Amino acid sequence: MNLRDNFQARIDRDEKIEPKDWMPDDYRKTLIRQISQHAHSEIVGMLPEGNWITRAPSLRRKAALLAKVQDEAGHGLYLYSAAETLGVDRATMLDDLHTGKAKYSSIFNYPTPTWADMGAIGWLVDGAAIMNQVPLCRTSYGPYARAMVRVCKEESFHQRQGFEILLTLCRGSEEQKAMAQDSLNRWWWPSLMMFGPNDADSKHTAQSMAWKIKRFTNDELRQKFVDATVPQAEILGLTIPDPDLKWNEEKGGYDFGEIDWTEFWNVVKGNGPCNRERLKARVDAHEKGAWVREAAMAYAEKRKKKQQQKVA
Ligand code: FAQ
Repeated sequence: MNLRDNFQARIDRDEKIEPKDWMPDDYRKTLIRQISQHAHSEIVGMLPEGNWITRAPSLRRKAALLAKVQDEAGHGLYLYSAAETLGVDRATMLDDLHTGKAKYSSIFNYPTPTWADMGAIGWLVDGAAIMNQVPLCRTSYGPYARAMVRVCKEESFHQRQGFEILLTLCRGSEEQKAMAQDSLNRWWWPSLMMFGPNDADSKHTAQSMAWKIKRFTNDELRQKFVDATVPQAEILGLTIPDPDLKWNEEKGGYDFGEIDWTEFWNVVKGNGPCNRERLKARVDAHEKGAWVREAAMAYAEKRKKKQQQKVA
């Protein structure tokens, strides 16, 4: 059996692939692309919510939001580390993000004008992220699968805190409920877009499924998300902004309207409402943090020299 067939046979037996194992170049490339874009999404994903930390309506809300945003930074770091095991260094990945070469999730290019958006992000965006990432705990590449286990536990907490923010608003004044509805109106369709293009237009899905990098297709996950989320909207007493949304008894799931794919590709290509602002914020933070990286490197060098002197 040649190397490629042997590799596929290992995948078919559900064995995990580890960093030092032989793997086809295109498997490695696909993983670097997906994991690094996932890492970038976590890091850029801190920005829309970070925007509300100083304006959270109570100390309890502020503590929870601060912890959530810190969790997202942690997820980005596990994911960069997982990508590094494939032979790409972090500086290259960051450079690709900062120069616009690498993508990050379209969802983080939308603005957060109201407090209800903190609820909608937790409920819908983390909800969609969980739907996509729980199956990734069984992805074929070991370090990515293991990183996902912890990420998913934390995302579940995020989803609940978002839902609870919206539940509180929905049980509050008319204005608060209207704020929650407006937020759902703005976040619903972008959340469905998080799952990527329809299967027929997804260039990577077939190969990624064969390698068990992806365990479900984009459309399968989107359908699961809609089916899980509609009953939650009913509990909140909110209306999902889709006139075509309808239970389909035969398929045992909801039918829903067509996504605006022109909007999706516009955002992916860098022309969404906040793309430029998000990228600028990341580049500025990276440049302002240069002295921290230099100081950490100098400290590490000094310690290394001291240890070498001790050994000598
Ligand atoms: N946005 O052939 P496919 C989070 C690109 S984490 C931008 O279907 P694939 C946590 C795709 O890259 C959210 N680009 O690609 C959080 C490809 O372009 P390329 C991120 C998108 O990889 C919560 C092209 O379109 N999650 O939210 C998008 O098989 C709250 C063709 O697409 C992950 O990254 C999009 N929505 O499937 C943080 C999960 N969709 O690379 C803060 C892991 C597609 O050839 C607050 N990733 N594209 O230039 C995945 O599961 C997959 O990569 C998909 C895309 C499903 C995203």
